[in-house]
Amino acid sequence: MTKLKKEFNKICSKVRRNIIEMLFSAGSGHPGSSLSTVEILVYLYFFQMKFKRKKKYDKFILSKGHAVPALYSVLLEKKLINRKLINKLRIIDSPLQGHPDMNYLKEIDFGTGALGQGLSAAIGFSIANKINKTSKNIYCILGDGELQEGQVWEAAMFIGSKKILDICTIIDNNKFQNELSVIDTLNMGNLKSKFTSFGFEVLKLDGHNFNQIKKSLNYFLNKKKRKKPLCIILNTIKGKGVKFMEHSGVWHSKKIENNDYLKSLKDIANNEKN
Ligand SMILES: Cc1ncc(C[n+]2csc(CCOP(=O)(O)OP(=O)(O)O)c2C)c(N)n1
Repeated sequence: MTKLKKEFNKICSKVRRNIIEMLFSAGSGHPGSSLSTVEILVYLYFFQMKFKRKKKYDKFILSKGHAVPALYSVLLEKKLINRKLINKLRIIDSPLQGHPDMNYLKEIDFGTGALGQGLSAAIGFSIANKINKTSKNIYCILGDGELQEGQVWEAAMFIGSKKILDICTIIDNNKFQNELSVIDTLNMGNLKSKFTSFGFEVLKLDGHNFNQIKKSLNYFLNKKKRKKPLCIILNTIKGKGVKFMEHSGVWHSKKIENNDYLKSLKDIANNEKN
């Protein structure tokens, strides 16, 4: 294993631990949805996005805003927010609101929570790049269930038609939404062919695999080679990293009780050893 990958795995475990701590302390929130986004968030914040000193230059939108404990947990590990905040999730007027809120936390680029809006905001950042003559990369993570929102496809139509290359559209394809699977709720069919038909180049990969994430995000940066906007579909596991939460909708937003908390931490520690 390369040194970089080792470091990556270590950060992912710490982030998963933070997520469980935060959600246990809050007594509510979305464990399964947060755990499936860990690898992509860690890669983006630790290996991909440009920072100038402690200030992020690139833009990031977590369109599936209910997974924000994962983002806060990454910000904690990146030392961009204070560790003392770990017990302040979902408390009235806390910087760590239950959904990302730029009015409460300056590290948030765009407030989300109402699903379907993030990709449209990404277009706004891309237009700002043109007006301000900047070259910020814009990363937007959407849920697969979220794709049922009509606004997503208006944004996709615009990005495809205008051939916008500075937005990286990332789908956390964990196959669940709420407590049910996406297929049983409203089958989205073939996502790759849908985005392709909207004018995107689509990459499908294992959303928990360091090398595959690295390769696809490096490719995103190679704008001279690319002719089309990029959509990365991450094949992920809802609840990834905590065995009893994996591949299930049950833990979409279930309260973590004391025994679940202890079991989760044990599981994360075991995964770290292997
Ligand atoms: C406009 C809107 N409708 C409904 C909700 C309630 N809601 C929160 S999470 C969720 C399911 C999201 O599923 P998915 O995008 O697949 O994300 P996952 O939790 O599986 O990662 C829904 C419907 C919402 N936040 N916004």
